[in-house]
Amino acid sequence: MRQGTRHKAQGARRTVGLGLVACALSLGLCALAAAAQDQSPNRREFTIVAKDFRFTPDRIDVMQDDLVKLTVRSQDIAHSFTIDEYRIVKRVPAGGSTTFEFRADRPGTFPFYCNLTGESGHAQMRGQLVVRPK
Ligand SMILES: [Cu+2]
Repeated sequence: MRQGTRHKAQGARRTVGLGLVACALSLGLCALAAAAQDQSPNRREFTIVAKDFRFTPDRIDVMQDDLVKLTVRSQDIAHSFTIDEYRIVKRVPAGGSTTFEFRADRPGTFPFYCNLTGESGHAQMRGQLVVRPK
């Protein structure tokens, strides 16, 4: 009877101990994340030209967490620049450009495309954003 009680008590203590370790670990991770945010991000700048239903270049390579400044310029009709996974949808006026910034916080390969439908050629406008993990 007494032994059973002691076992139970030890079990409870072990659980508390594990909880403390988990807390310490997550605090450590928080501290790391805070330290990472203090560092100024890598800034990258690109210009993509939209013309003849093509994006040039059609591939952009960045590192995870880079701050990416992108200018998309049309040399003919209106287009758009869309990356679903980053919730980016930008309209590019005919003969004009649009500039925007985003943080490439998700690693992976993400298609970008023009989502306009007026002419069938827009559907051919495709490229890739490649975000290499840190
Ligand atoms: Cu287009």
